[in-house]
Amino acid sequence: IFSNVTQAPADPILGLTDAFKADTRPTKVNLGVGIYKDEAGQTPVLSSVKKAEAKLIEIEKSKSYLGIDGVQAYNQAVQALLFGDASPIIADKRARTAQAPGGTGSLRMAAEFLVNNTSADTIWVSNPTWANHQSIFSAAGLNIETYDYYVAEQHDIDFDAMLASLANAKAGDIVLLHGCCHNPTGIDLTIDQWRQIGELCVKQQLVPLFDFAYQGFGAGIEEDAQGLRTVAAQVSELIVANSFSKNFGLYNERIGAVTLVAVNSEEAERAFSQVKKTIRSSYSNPPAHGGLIVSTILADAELRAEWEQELAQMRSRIAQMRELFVATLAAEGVTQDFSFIAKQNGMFSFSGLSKEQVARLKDEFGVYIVGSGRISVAGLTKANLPVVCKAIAQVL
Ligand code: PLP
Ligand code: TYF
Repeated sequence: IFSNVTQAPADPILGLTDAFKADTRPTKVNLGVGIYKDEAGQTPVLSSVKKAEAKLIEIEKSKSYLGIDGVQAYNQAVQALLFGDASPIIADKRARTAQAPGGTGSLRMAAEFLVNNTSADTIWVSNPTWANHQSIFSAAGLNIETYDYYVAEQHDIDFDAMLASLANAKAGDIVLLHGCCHNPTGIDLTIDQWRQIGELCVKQQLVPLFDFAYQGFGAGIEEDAQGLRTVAAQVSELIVANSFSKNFGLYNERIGAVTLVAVNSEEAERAFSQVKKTIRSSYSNPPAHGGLIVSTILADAELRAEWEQELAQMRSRIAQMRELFVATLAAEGVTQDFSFIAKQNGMFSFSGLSKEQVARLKDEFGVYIVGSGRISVAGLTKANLPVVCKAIAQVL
Protein backbone atom coordinates (compact mmCIF):
# COMPACT_ATOMS: atom_id res chain seq x y z
CA ILE A 1 0.00 0.00 0.00
CA PHE A 2 2.93 2.39 0.48
CA SER A 3 4.36 1.96 -3.02
CA ASN A 4 2.03 4.56 -4.53
CA VAL A 5 2.51 7.18 -1.83
CA THR A 6 3.98 10.37 -3.27
CA GLN A 7 6.65 12.49 -1.62
CA ALA A 8 5.21 15.34 0.46
CA PRO A 9 6.75 18.78 -0.12
CA ALA A 10 9.02 20.07 2.66
CA ASP A 11 7.42 22.59 5.03
CA PRO A 12 8.47 26.04 3.74
CA ILE A 13 9.74 27.12 7.16
CA LEU A 14 10.93 23.90 8.81
CA GLY A 15 12.52 22.74 5.51
CA LEU A 16 14.68 25.86 5.64
CA THR A 17 16.10 24.78 9.01
CA ASP A 18 17.11 21.43 7.48
CA ALA A 19 18.95 23.26 4.70
CA PHE A 20 20.57 25.55 7.30
CA LYS A 21 21.82 22.60 9.35
CA ALA A 22 23.40 21.06 6.25
CA ASP A 23 25.21 24.35 5.40
CA THR A 24 28.91 24.17 6.40
CA ARG A 25 29.70 27.91 6.14
CA PRO A 26 30.79 29.22 9.60
CA THR A 27 29.10 32.61 9.09
CA LYS A 28 25.65 31.15 8.27
CA VAL A 29 22.66 32.77 10.03
CA ASN A 30 19.19 31.24 10.44
CA LEU A 31 16.49 33.92 10.48
CA GLY A 32 13.83 31.56 9.10
CA VAL A 33 12.00 29.81 11.90
CA GLY A 34 10.34 31.90 14.63
CA ILE A 35 12.40 30.95 17.65
CA TYR A 36 13.62 33.52 20.14
CA LYS A 37 17.41 33.78 20.50
CA ASP A 38 19.20 35.69 23.22
CA GLU A 39 22.21 37.94 22.63
CA ALA A 40 24.44 34.85 22.64
CA GLY A 41 22.33 33.23 19.91
CA GLN A 42 20.87 30.64 22.32
CA THR A 43 17.28 29.66 23.17
CA PRO A 44 17.71 28.93 26.89
CA VAL A 45 15.08 27.61 29.31
CA LEU A 46 13.64 30.57 31.26
CA SER A 47 14.81 30.76 34.87
CA SER A 48 11.18 30.93 36.09
CA VAL A 49 10.49 27.71 34.16
CA LYS A 50 13.55 25.95 35.65
CA LYS A 51 12.38 26.88 39.16
CA ALA A 52 8.82 25.71 38.50
CA GLU A 53 10.16 22.43 37.12
CA ALA A 54 12.34 21.87 40.22
CA LYS A 55 9.29 22.48 42.39
CA LEU A 56 7.17 20.12 40.31
CA ILE A 57 9.66 17.26 40.46
CA GLU A 58 9.72 17.58 44.22
CA ILE A 59 5.95 17.51 44.76
CA GLU A 60 4.86 15.23 41.91
CA LYS A 61 3.25 12.07 43.33
CA SER A 62 1.73 10.49 40.25
CA LYS A 63 1.82 10.47 36.49
CA SER A 64 -1.73 9.23 36.20
CA TYR A 65 -3.80 10.60 33.29
CA LEU A 66 -5.16 14.12 33.33
CA GLY A 67 -8.80 14.70 32.39
CA ILE A 68 -9.59 15.24 28.70
CA ASP A 69 -9.31 19.00 29.17
CA GLY A 70 -6.08 18.91 31.19
CA VAL A 71 -5.01 20.77 34.34
CA GLN A 72 -7.93 22.75 35.80
CA ALA A 73 -5.77 25.41 37.48
CA TYR A 74 -4.03 25.92 34.14
CA ASN A 75 -7.31 26.39 32.28
CA GLN A 76 -8.46 29.02 34.80
CA ALA A 77 -5.11 30.82 34.55
CA VAL A 78 -5.37 30.84 30.74
CA GLN A 79 -8.78 32.54 30.88
CA ALA A 80 -7.43 35.23 33.23
CA LEU A 81 -4.49 35.91 30.88
CA LEU A 82 -6.76 36.10 27.84
CA PHE A 83 -9.70 38.09 29.17
CA GLY A 84 -8.30 39.76 32.31
CA ASP A 85 -8.94 38.83 35.96
CA ALA A 86 -12.06 40.97 36.22
CA SER A 87 -13.64 39.90 32.92
CA PRO A 88 -17.43 39.47 32.95
CA ILE A 89 -16.92 36.56 30.52
CA ILE A 90 -15.19 34.68 33.34
CA ALA A 91 -17.60 35.87 36.05
CA ASP A 92 -20.60 34.82 33.92
CA LYS A 93 -18.97 31.44 33.20
CA ARG A 94 -19.33 31.91 29.46
CA ALA A 95 -15.86 30.46 28.74
CA ARG A 96 -14.58 26.88 28.79
CA THR A 97 -10.91 26.04 28.23
CA ALA A 98 -9.12 22.83 27.34
CA GLN A 99 -5.35 22.54 27.70
CA ALA A 100 -4.06 21.33 24.32
CA PRO A 101 -0.75 20.53 22.59
CA GLY A 102 0.52 23.94 21.49
CA GLY A 103 -1.17 26.57 19.39
CA THR A 104 -1.23 24.13 16.48
CA GLY A 105 -3.09 21.42 18.42
CA SER A 106 -5.49 24.04 19.77
CA LEU A 107 -6.27 25.40 16.30
CA ARG A 108 -6.83 21.89 14.96
CA MET A 109 -9.17 20.95 17.81
CA ALA A 110 -11.12 24.19 17.30
CA ALA A 111 -11.46 23.48 13.57
CA GLU A 112 -12.48 19.83 14.04
CA PHE A 113 -15.06 20.87 16.63
CA LEU A 114 -16.52 23.50 14.29
CA VAL A 115 -16.71 21.20 11.26
CA ASN A 116 -18.30 18.32 13.14
CA ASN A 117 -20.76 20.20 15.33
CA THR A 118 -21.77 23.48 13.74
CA SER A 119 -22.94 24.88 10.41
CA ALA A 120 -19.53 26.50 9.88
CA ASP A 121 -17.90 25.31 6.65
CA THR A 122 -15.62 28.22 5.72
CA ILE A 123 -12.79 30.07 7.44
CA TRP A 124 -11.41 33.44 6.32
CA VAL A 125 -7.68 33.94 6.84
CA SER A 126 -5.57 37.03 6.17
CA ASN A 127 -3.47 37.39 3.03
CA PRO A 128 -0.75 36.62 3.95
CA THR A 129 -0.91 34.37 7.01
CA TRP A 130 1.14 31.70 8.79
CA ALA A 131 1.59 28.94 6.19
CA ASN A 132 0.39 26.20 8.54
CA HIS A 133 -3.08 27.78 8.86
CA GLN A 134 -4.03 26.53 5.40
CA SER A 135 -2.84 22.99 6.22
CA ILE A 136 -4.51 22.85 9.63
CA PHE A 137 -7.90 24.12 8.49
CA SER A 138 -8.09 22.17 5.26
CA ALA A 139 -7.04 18.99 7.11
CA ALA A 140 -10.04 19.56 9.38
CA GLY A 141 -12.32 19.98 6.36
CA LEU A 142 -12.92 23.74 6.32
CA ASN A 143 -13.02 25.69 3.07
CA ILE A 144 -10.49 28.50 3.11
CA GLU A 145 -11.11 32.03 1.87
CA THR A 146 -8.67 34.90 2.21
CA TYR A 147 -9.23 38.50 3.20
CA ASP A 148 -7.00 41.38 2.07
CA TYR A 149 -4.69 42.56 4.80
CA TYR A 150 -1.29 43.77 3.72
CA VAL A 151 -0.11 46.16 1.03
CA ALA A 152 3.51 45.54 0.13
CA GLU A 153 4.11 49.00 -1.38
CA GLN A 154 3.18 50.79 1.85
CA HIS A 155 4.48 48.08 4.22
CA ASP A 156 1.15 48.55 5.94
CA ILE A 157 -2.31 47.15 6.43
CA ASP A 158 -5.14 48.12 4.05
CA PHE A 159 -7.97 48.10 6.54
CA ASP A 160 -10.66 49.22 4.07
CA ALA A 161 -9.72 46.31 1.81
CA MET A 162 -9.89 43.97 4.81
CA LEU A 163 -13.43 45.15 5.60
CA ALA A 164 -14.40 44.93 1.93
CA SER A 165 -13.22 41.30 1.69
CA LEU A 166 -14.99 40.29 4.87
CA ALA A 167 -18.22 41.88 3.60
CA ASN A 168 -18.39 38.81 1.33
CA ALA A 169 -18.43 36.37 4.26
CA LYS A 170 -21.73 34.62 4.96
CA ALA A 171 -23.46 34.18 8.31
CA GLY A 172 -21.77 31.42 10.31
CA ASP A 173 -18.38 31.78 8.61
CA ILE A 174 -15.28 31.77 10.82
CA VAL A 175 -12.77 34.66 10.72
CA LEU A 176 -9.25 33.85 11.80
CA LEU A 177 -7.62 36.82 13.55
CA HIS A 178 -4.04 37.06 14.84
CA GLY A 179 -4.44 38.32 18.42
CA CYS A 180 -1.19 40.32 18.18
CA CYS A 181 2.19 40.24 16.43
CA HIS A 182 0.71 39.17 13.10
CA ASN A 183 2.73 36.36 11.50
CA PRO A 184 4.28 37.08 8.99
CA THR A 185 3.76 40.85 8.61
CA GLY A 186 4.28 42.12 12.18
CA ILE A 187 1.43 44.58 11.59
CA ASP A 188 -1.54 44.63 13.96
CA LEU A 189 -4.91 46.39 14.03
CA THR A 190 -5.46 49.50 16.15
CA ILE A 191 -8.07 49.30 18.92
CA ASP A 192 -10.48 51.31 16.79
CA GLN A 193 -9.99 48.85 13.92
CA TRP A 194 -10.55 45.91 16.31
CA ARG A 195 -13.82 47.57 17.34
CA GLN A 196 -14.87 47.76 13.69
CA ILE A 197 -14.02 44.08 13.20
CA GLY A 198 -16.14 43.24 16.25
CA GLU A 199 -19.04 45.27 14.80
CA LEU A 200 -18.70 43.52 11.46
CA CYS A 201 -18.74 40.08 13.15
CA VAL A 202 -21.93 41.01 15.02
CA LYS A 203 -23.64 42.51 11.96
CA GLN A 204 -22.76 39.62 9.62
CA GLN A 205 -22.93 36.87 12.24
CA LEU A 206 -19.31 35.83 11.77
CA VAL A 207 -17.47 33.90 14.47
CA PRO A 208 -13.97 35.13 15.38
CA LEU A 209 -11.27 32.51 15.92
CA PHE A 210 -8.28 34.17 17.57
CA ASP A 211 -4.84 32.68 17.04
CA PHE A 212 -2.95 34.10 20.01
CA ALA A 213 0.62 32.80 19.85
CA TYR A 214 2.60 35.88 20.90
CA GLN A 215 0.95 37.44 23.97
CA GLY A 216 3.60 39.63 25.59
CA PHE A 217 5.84 39.94 22.52
CA GLY A 218 4.19 43.13 21.25
CA ALA A 219 3.65 45.85 23.85
CA GLY A 220 3.00 43.77 27.00
CA ILE A 221 0.88 40.94 28.41
CA GLU A 222 -2.19 43.11 29.06
CA GLU A 223 -1.65 45.46 26.13
CA ASP A 224 -1.43 42.61 23.62
CA ALA A 225 -4.78 41.21 24.77
CA GLN A 226 -6.70 44.45 24.10
CA GLY A 227 -7.72 43.48 20.56
CA LEU A 228 -9.12 40.15 21.74
CA ARG A 229 -10.84 41.78 24.73
CA THR A 230 -12.35 44.50 22.54
CA VAL A 231 -13.90 41.96 20.15
CA ALA A 232 -14.89 39.61 22.98
CA ALA A 233 -16.88 42.42 24.60
CA GLN A 234 -18.94 42.79 21.41
CA VAL A 235 -19.66 39.27 20.15
CA SER A 236 -21.62 36.51 21.86
CA GLU A 237 -19.50 33.61 20.56
CA LEU A 238 -15.81 33.20 19.83
CA ILE A 239 -12.93 30.77 20.07
CA VAL A 240 -9.33 31.40 21.10
CA ALA A 241 -6.39 29.10 20.33
CA ASN A 242 -3.44 30.30 22.38
CA SER A 243 0.14 29.10 22.66
CA PHE A 244 2.83 29.35 25.34
CA SER A 245 5.58 28.12 23.03
CA LYS A 246 7.07 31.58 22.63
CA ASN A 247 6.16 33.61 25.72
CA PHE A 248 7.25 30.87 28.15
CA GLY A 249 9.90 29.44 25.78
CA LEU A 250 8.14 26.06 26.09
CA TYR A 251 8.37 25.17 22.38
CA ASN A 252 8.92 21.45 22.75
CA GLU A 253 6.55 20.93 25.67
CA ARG A 254 3.64 21.54 23.26
CA ILE A 255 1.51 23.69 25.50
CA GLY A 256 -1.46 25.85 24.52
CA ALA A 257 -5.22 25.88 24.97
CA VAL A 258 -8.50 26.08 23.13
CA THR A 259 -11.04 28.39 24.78
CA LEU A 260 -14.65 28.58 23.71
CA VAL A 261 -16.90 31.50 24.66
CA ALA A 262 -20.67 31.02 24.28
CA VAL A 263 -23.71 33.19 24.86
CA ASN A 264 -24.23 31.75 28.34
CA SER A 265 -22.84 29.13 30.70
CA GLU A 266 -25.30 26.40 29.79
CA GLU A 267 -24.53 26.67 26.08
CA ALA A 268 -20.80 26.89 26.78
CA GLU A 269 -20.96 23.65 28.78
CA ARG A 270 -22.89 21.84 26.05
CA ALA A 271 -20.61 23.01 23.23
CA PHE A 272 -17.54 22.22 25.32
CA SER A 273 -18.70 18.61 25.75
CA GLN A 274 -18.18 18.29 21.97
CA VAL A 275 -14.74 19.92 22.15
CA LYS A 276 -13.84 17.25 24.70
CA LYS A 277 -15.23 14.52 22.43
CA THR A 278 -13.05 15.86 19.61
CA ILE A 279 -9.99 15.72 21.88
CA ARG A 280 -10.84 12.24 23.12
CA SER A 281 -10.67 10.83 19.59
CA SER A 282 -7.51 12.81 18.72
CA TYR A 283 -5.04 12.41 21.61
CA SER A 284 -7.34 11.53 24.52
CA ASN A 285 -5.82 13.97 27.01
CA PRO A 286 -2.90 16.41 26.92
CA PRO A 287 0.67 15.89 28.14
CA ALA A 288 0.89 17.28 31.69
CA HIS A 289 4.29 18.88 32.08
CA GLY A 290 3.83 22.15 30.14
CA GLY A 291 0.47 22.89 31.74
CA LEU A 292 1.86 22.26 35.20
CA ILE A 293 4.82 24.57 34.54
CA VAL A 294 2.60 27.42 33.35
CA SER A 295 0.03 27.05 36.12
CA THR A 296 2.78 26.82 38.77
CA ILE A 297 4.38 30.04 37.53
CA LEU A 298 1.13 31.95 37.19
CA ALA A 299 -0.09 30.95 40.67
CA ASP A 300 3.12 31.94 42.48
CA ALA A 301 3.61 35.72 42.87
CA GLU A 302 7.41 35.49 42.87
CA LEU A 303 7.70 33.13 39.90
CA ARG A 304 5.12 35.12 38.00
CA ALA A 305 7.02 38.36 38.55
CA GLU A 306 10.20 36.65 37.35
CA TRP A 307 8.46 35.32 34.24
CA GLU A 308 7.00 38.74 33.44
CA GLN A 309 10.48 40.21 33.72
CA GLU A 310 12.00 37.52 31.49
CA LEU A 311 9.26 38.08 28.92
CA ALA A 312 9.85 41.85 29.06
CA GLN A 313 13.54 41.19 28.44
CA MET A 314 12.79 39.15 25.31
CA ARG A 315 10.41 41.85 24.11
CA SER A 316 12.88 44.68 24.62
CA ARG A 317 15.77 42.77 23.04
CA ILE A 318 13.70 42.27 19.89
CA ALA A 319 12.73 45.97 19.88
CA GLN A 320 16.40 46.90 20.24
CA MET A 321 17.33 44.58 17.34
CA ARG A 322 14.70 46.28 15.14
CA GLU A 323 16.26 49.69 15.77
CA LEU A 324 19.77 48.37 15.27
CA PHE A 325 18.72 46.52 12.11
CA VAL A 326 17.42 49.74 10.54
CA ALA A 327 20.53 51.67 11.64
CA THR A 328 22.98 49.00 10.44
CA LEU A 329 21.33 48.76 7.02
CA ALA A 330 21.77 52.50 6.64
CA ALA A 331 25.38 52.24 7.84
CA GLU A 332 26.02 49.57 5.17
CA GLY A 333 24.97 52.10 2.54
CA VAL A 334 21.39 50.93 1.95
CA THR A 335 19.44 53.96 0.73
CA GLN A 336 15.91 52.50 0.72
CA ASP A 337 13.76 53.44 3.71
CA PHE A 338 13.58 50.46 6.08
CA SER A 339 12.23 52.46 9.04
CA PHE A 340 8.99 50.43 8.84
CA ILE A 341 10.89 47.49 10.41
CA ALA A 342 11.06 49.38 13.70
CA LYS A 343 7.27 49.85 13.72
CA GLN A 344 6.34 46.18 13.33
CA ASN A 345 5.37 43.98 16.30
CA GLY A 346 6.61 40.64 17.52
CA MET A 347 9.22 38.23 16.25
CA PHE A 348 8.93 38.89 12.56
CA SER A 349 9.66 41.55 10.05
CA PHE A 350 8.24 41.47 6.57
CA SER A 351 11.24 42.92 4.75
CA GLY A 352 9.85 43.37 1.26
CA LEU A 353 12.82 41.40 -0.18
CA SER A 354 11.92 39.47 -3.34
CA LYS A 355 12.12 35.69 -3.82
CA GLU A 356 15.25 36.21 -5.94
CA GLN A 357 16.88 38.35 -3.26
CA VAL A 358 15.96 35.78 -0.58
CA ALA A 359 17.54 33.03 -2.72
CA ARG A 360 20.74 35.08 -3.17
CA LEU A 361 20.94 35.72 0.58
CA LYS A 362 20.94 31.97 1.15
CA ASP A 363 23.11 30.84 -1.77
CA GLU A 364 25.75 33.57 -1.72
CA PHE A 365 25.78 34.66 1.92
CA GLY A 366 24.39 31.83 4.07
CA VAL A 367 21.63 34.09 5.41
CA TYR A 368 18.42 32.08 5.68
CA ILE A 369 15.04 33.84 5.65
CA VAL A 370 11.59 32.66 4.51
CA GLY A 371 10.78 32.97 0.78
CA SER A 372 8.11 35.58 1.48
CA GLY A 373 10.85 37.89 2.76
CA ARG A 374 9.91 37.29 6.39
CA ILE A 375 12.88 37.78 8.73
CA SER A 376 12.87 36.46 12.28
CA VAL A 377 14.15 39.58 14.05
CA ALA A 378 14.19 37.49 17.23
CA GLY A 379 17.15 35.62 15.73
CA LEU A 380 19.25 38.75 15.14
CA THR A 381 22.11 39.49 17.52
CA LYS A 382 24.74 42.22 17.71
CA ALA A 383 27.18 39.58 16.45
CA ASN A 384 25.26 38.48 13.34
CA LEU A 385 23.70 41.85 12.38
CA PRO A 386 26.73 43.08 10.39
CA VAL A 387 26.83 39.83 8.35
CA VAL A 388 23.08 40.02 7.67
CA CYS A 389 23.04 43.73 6.78
CA LYS A 390 26.12 43.50 4.53
CA ALA A 391 24.45 40.62 2.67
CA ILE A 392 21.16 42.52 2.30
CA ALA A 393 23.05 45.58 1.02
CA GLN A 394 24.67 43.35 -1.62
CA VAL A 395 21.45 41.74 -2.88
CA LEU A 396 19.65 45.11 -3.00
N1 PLP B 1 0.03 30.45 15.29
C1 PLP B 1 0.99 31.26 14.83
C2 PLP B 1 0.58 32.54 14.17
C3 PLP B 1 2.33 30.92 14.97
O1 PLP B 1 3.26 31.73 14.49
C4 PLP B 1 2.66 29.70 15.61
C5 PLP B 1 4.06 29.29 15.76
O2 PLP B 1 4.96 29.77 15.18
C6 PLP B 1 1.63 28.90 16.07
C7 PLP B 1 0.34 29.31 15.90
C8 PLP B 1 1.84 27.56 16.70
O3 PLP B 1 2.60 27.49 17.80
P1 PLP B 1 2.86 26.11 18.56
O4 PLP B 1 4.32 25.83 18.37
O5 PLP B 1 2.47 26.40 19.96
O6 PLP B 1 2.02 25.06 17.95
O1 TYF C 1 8.37 30.23 12.20
C1 TYF C 1 7.18 29.92 12.15
O2 TYF C 1 6.34 30.64 11.65
C2 TYF C 1 6.69 28.60 12.69
C3 TYF C 1 7.50 28.03 13.80
O3 TYF C 1 5.94 22.94 15.40
C4 TYF C 1 7.08 26.67 14.20
O4 TYF C 1 6.43 27.73 11.65
C5 TYF C 1 7.96 25.63 14.14
C6 TYF C 1 7.58 24.37 14.54
C7 TYF C 1 6.31 24.16 15.00
C8 TYF C 1 5.41 25.20 15.07
C9 TYF C 1 5.80 26.44 14.67
